[in-house]
Amino acid sequence: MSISRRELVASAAGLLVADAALAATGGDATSTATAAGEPARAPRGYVPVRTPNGWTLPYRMVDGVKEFHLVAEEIEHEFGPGSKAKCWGYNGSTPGPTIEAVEGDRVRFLVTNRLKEHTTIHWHGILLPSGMDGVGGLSQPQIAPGETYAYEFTLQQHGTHMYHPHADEMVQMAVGMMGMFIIHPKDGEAERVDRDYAILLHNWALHPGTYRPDPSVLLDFDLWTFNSKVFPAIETLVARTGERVRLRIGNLSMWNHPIHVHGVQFEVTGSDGGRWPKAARRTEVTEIVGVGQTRDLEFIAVPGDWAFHCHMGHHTMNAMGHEIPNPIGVDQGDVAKRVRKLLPGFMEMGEAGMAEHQEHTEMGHHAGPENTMPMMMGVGPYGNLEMGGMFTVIKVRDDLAPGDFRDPGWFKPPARTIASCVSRDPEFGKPIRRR
Ligand SMILES: [Cu+2]
Repeated sequence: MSISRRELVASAAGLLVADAALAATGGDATSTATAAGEPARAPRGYVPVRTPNGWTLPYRMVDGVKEFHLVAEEIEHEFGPGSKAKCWGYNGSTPGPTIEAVEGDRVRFLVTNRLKEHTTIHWHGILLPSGMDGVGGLSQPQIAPGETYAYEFTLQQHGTHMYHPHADEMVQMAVGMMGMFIIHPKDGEAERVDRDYAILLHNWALHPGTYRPDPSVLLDFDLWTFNSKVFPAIETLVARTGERVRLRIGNLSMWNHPIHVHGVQFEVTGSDGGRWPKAARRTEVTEIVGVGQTRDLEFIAVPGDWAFHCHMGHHTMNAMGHEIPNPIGVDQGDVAKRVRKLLPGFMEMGEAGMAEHQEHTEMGHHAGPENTMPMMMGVGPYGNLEMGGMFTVIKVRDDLAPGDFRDPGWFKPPARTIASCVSRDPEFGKPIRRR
């Protein structure tokens, strides 16, 4: 979680992708970056969205139309260290690249199918002619393997949207086919947004020891992801103190997710329905992003390292066993000794709680099945974070340059602003307790 070379490279690549997208407009760039990397806003311009662990698809201007080319294909995807799978996605990634355009744009999508079965793309929540809606069999013929289809329409709205197949949908979404589709308002933002993040929620049944997500699972998923990554592989989000941050969150998983941000009260400012009028906004600290919905959360950044996660306890864990006996409070000493005679290396766990799981796995006491990450991971400045899945950190600093997305390392709290130990005696003090 400190700055690594990989993160530096990834950060630089993110900026380059944004630049490439702008360069690809052939002089139609409505937003640009200054030499210092500061995003500037021109009339009709926008600050480019950043997709943590992901990227934005460059387009070409062809006769006044923004032309994007999506390729549906099988990919090798890494969810986090020690967990890879054969997934399906677009242009080499899951989620597919983020589509970014402006209200009023004429857009064309070339969709090439390199899968072994047919597919389509549905532009989720986008207002368009019925024949462009991408429902295989209903609005168009299926796109057969090897074929390329063209979709073309004019964007009549703005907001946070998504795209996904509407063909063999249960399978194709379960194995990773999805992406974000951001449309900026044509008149710009009423309030400038300094850092605009796009995050797509998903769940995966990648059973321990296997390499292909299982599409037939209804409830017991193994991995819970932001942009198809689990903590601690999810990029840190960064902002400078006082900046306006927007988290655009879409959900194409099979569960609703109560998304929680520490340190601030955010405003829910938009959804698939576009930017909400001021009177419709709500102040919250947790917002449920339902299946098939998107939500925009905005706040003014305050300094610190702040957790940002789904509030479902199992959704901030990696692959874990289900339906195991509950060991909490059970004296396992004698049983463990006897089991060890049959299973050398067996280690009892969970008598006092499950926090020891991360220590055990880090010491190598639990080897675990192949291609499977531990349930709890991540190390912070004060010890194990004991998290996984839909969790990452928002790091806000006073001295960040605008547009600098590199991980600034851990927060150093000012004196007297950190919780500290005052006694190691369990009988300490005279706490009032209910009898
Ligand atoms: Cu969740």
